[in-house]
Amino acid sequence: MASFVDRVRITAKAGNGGNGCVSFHREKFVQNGGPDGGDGGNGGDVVVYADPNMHTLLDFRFHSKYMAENGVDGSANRCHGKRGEDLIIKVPVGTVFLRAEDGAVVADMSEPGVSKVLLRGGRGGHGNQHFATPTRQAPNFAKPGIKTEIHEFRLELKTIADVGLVGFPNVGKSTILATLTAAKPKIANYHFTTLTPNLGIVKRYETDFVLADIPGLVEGASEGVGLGHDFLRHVERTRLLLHVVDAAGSEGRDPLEDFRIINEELEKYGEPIGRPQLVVLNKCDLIYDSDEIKELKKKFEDMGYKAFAVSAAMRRGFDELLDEVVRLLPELPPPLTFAEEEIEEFRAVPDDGFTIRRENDVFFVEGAAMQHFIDSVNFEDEESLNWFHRTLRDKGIIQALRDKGAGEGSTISIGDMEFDFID
Ligand SMILES: Nc1nc2c(ncn2[C@@H]2O[C@H](COP(=O)(O)OP(=O)(O)OP(=O)(O)O)[C@@H](O)[C@H]2O)c(=O)[nH]1
Ligand SMILES: [Mg+2]
Repeated sequence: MASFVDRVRITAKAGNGGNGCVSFHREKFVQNGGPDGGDGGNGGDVVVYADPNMHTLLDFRFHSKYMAENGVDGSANRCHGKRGEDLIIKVPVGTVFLRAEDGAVVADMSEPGVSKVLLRGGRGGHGNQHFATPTRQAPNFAKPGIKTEIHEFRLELKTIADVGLVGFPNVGKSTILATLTAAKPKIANYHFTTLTPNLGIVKRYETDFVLADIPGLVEGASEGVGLGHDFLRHVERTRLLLHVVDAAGSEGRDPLEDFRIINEELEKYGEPIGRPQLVVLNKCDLIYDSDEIKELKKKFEDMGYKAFAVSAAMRRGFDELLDEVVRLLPELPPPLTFAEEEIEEFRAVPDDGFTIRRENDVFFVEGAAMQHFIDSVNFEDEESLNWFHRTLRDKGIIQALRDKGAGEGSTISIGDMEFDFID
């Protein structure tokens, strides 16, 4: 079953921000040129795209590491570094990205042609030209670019369709898809011919709808028998089920019993209550006694289901079924989509403390959460400034700076801000 791939793991990393540059303007006969170090470019984003032409996650088996380009460092002459190229990951429509650590959904690619930023590139650092002040005309420092981290994701393909064909293997689901749409699924007289869902578009008068042929389910599917979970996942995001049974019982099976078993599995898997099902009695061409068909139909109707006698092989009996589908669809809710975790929250950096690096008389307080910390302060606002000072003290940053030798007049740099140290 090597060809069946709808669950993979990948790692992805956005580009690092390029570093800002320290440089001073040089020209013949001009003494002490001003700072002219350019900014680093931003790192490229990792973008995901729902590609209507893709149908499996197979490619990810062979390629599982995705990295966007880093931003280029700034250079002299106010030359800004080039922004890193975005990296685009193409996936089939219906692919869900889950964060590997906790399974939170970070992107549900449920709409064809839509792209989303999965990981934002690191910001480029400012060059030293930004740090000139009336009292500091020759800043000999610049900002490093923000370095990004590698993230691990799980990708799951959960097919999205208006209508799903479910049933035991070999009952004729793929044949029905082939009869009703232009799709050309593999059809054969053995079980598990279909291993990955096939989609087709059914046109009926003014209505178009997407029909999915879902691999055959068996007893125990909800516990994983016969790739049960992998297949049941594709039932989740359909709006209406066509439950196909072999009415002729051609493999010695009982259509009523099969119907009961599949519904039990759907329910155990967590079938949303109230999703309508129409029963498709297939292979009626093999039944010679038409009373037998009527009787079977009645049995399903007594259980509260509408049943339609068809023959996919002879392309017969589908008008009534399609009319009922087209009548029901407008009343049904859209397919299930998943709430996506706040992308900002997802990108928020963990507070892993800080380190202090000294360069001449400038003290850099560095740590993954420092820029975030600085961004939270409104420097025009006294309240906010008080909070900032308190937090510096509570985090132990002030004491650590003193220990490193910072004193009156030293310059302290945190994130993209800097301050004079006042003891
Ligand atoms: N006589 C008859 N045979 C049919 C009919 N529909 C399908 N078949 C045959 O039944 C066999 C199985 O058909 P498929 O469409 O591959 O069945 P499936 O439900 O997709 O099977 P899986 O993909 O294994 O789950 C094939 O040999 C078909 O030709 C029908 O209406 N009448
Ligand atoms: Mg099939």
